Amino acid sequence: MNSNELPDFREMRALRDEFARFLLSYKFGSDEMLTKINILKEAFELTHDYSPIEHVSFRLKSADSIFEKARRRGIELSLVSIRKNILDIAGIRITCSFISDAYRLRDMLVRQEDVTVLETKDYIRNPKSNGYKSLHILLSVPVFTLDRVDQVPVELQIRTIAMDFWASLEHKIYYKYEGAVPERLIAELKDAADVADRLDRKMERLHEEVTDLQRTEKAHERRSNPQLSEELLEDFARAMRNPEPRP
Ligand code: 0O2
Repeated sequence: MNSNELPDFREMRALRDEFARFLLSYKFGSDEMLTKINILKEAFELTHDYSPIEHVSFRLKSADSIFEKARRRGIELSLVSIRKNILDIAGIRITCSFISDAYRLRDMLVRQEDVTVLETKDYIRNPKSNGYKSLHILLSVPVFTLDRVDQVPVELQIRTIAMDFWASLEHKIYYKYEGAVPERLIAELKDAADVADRLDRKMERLHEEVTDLQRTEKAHERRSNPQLSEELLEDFARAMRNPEPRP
C-alpha cells in the first residue's frame, strides 16, 4: 500500500466505525423495547396463565436498505439527515394470537411513561389495497449512554399469526418478481388475505367463547365451594408467616 492510499483506507475505516456507532444507538433503543415486551409477556403468563405474545423478532435495517430508502426518498446521504428522516431503522415485530391482543399490547406499551408515540398506522382497521394487515406504531424511547440521553425511534409491527403468515409469503413473492407481480397472483394474494381475515375473526370468537366458559366455571366453583378458596388463602398466609425451616 503506498502513502497515497493510506488516508483513504483510514477514512473508510473511520466511516465504517462511525456507521457502526450510529447503528448501535438503534440497537440500544430496541433492547429497551424488547425488555418492556418481555416483562409484559412474563407478567401476563404469571397472572393469566396465558400470553398474548406468540413470537417477537427484531431487525436493524441493513446499510444497503437504509441508503436505498434515502435515495428513493431524496434524503441527503449524511448520518444527520438519515437519523432525522428514516425512522424505521430499528424494527420489532410482535406476533399475537388474536386481533384483540394486538390492541391490548399496543395500549400496554404506549401508556408507559418513557415511551413517546410518533405515529400510528393501523393497517388492521384500514388494510392496504393488496390485503396487507398489521398495526404499525412508530415510537421513541430514551437511551442513556455514557455522556447523554438519546431519543431513539423504533418501529413496532404488531400482527396476528395469520397476518404474519400472509405478509411473509407476500414479501417472498414480491421479491421473487422484483415488484412486478402478475395480476393473477395479486388477485389470489388478496383472496388469501380475506381468508386469513376470516380465520382471525373466527379464532377471536372461539377465544371469547372459551374465556366466557372459563369465567362461568370459576364463578360456579367459587359459589359451590366458598370455603375452599378461604382455606387455601389461610394456609398460604400461615405458610408465609411461619416458613418451614430448611432441612
Ligand atoms: P423490511 O424488510 O420489513 O425492513 P416504506 O415502505 O418504508 O418506504 P413507510 O410508509 O415507512 O414506507 O412504510 P409502512 O407502510 O409503515 O411499512 C413499512 C414496513 O411495513 C415494511 O418495511 C414492511 O415490513 C411492512 N409492509 C408494509 N407494506 C407491506 C406489504 O404490502 N407487504 C408486506 N409483506 N409487508 C409490508 P420494509 O422496510 O419495506 O421492509
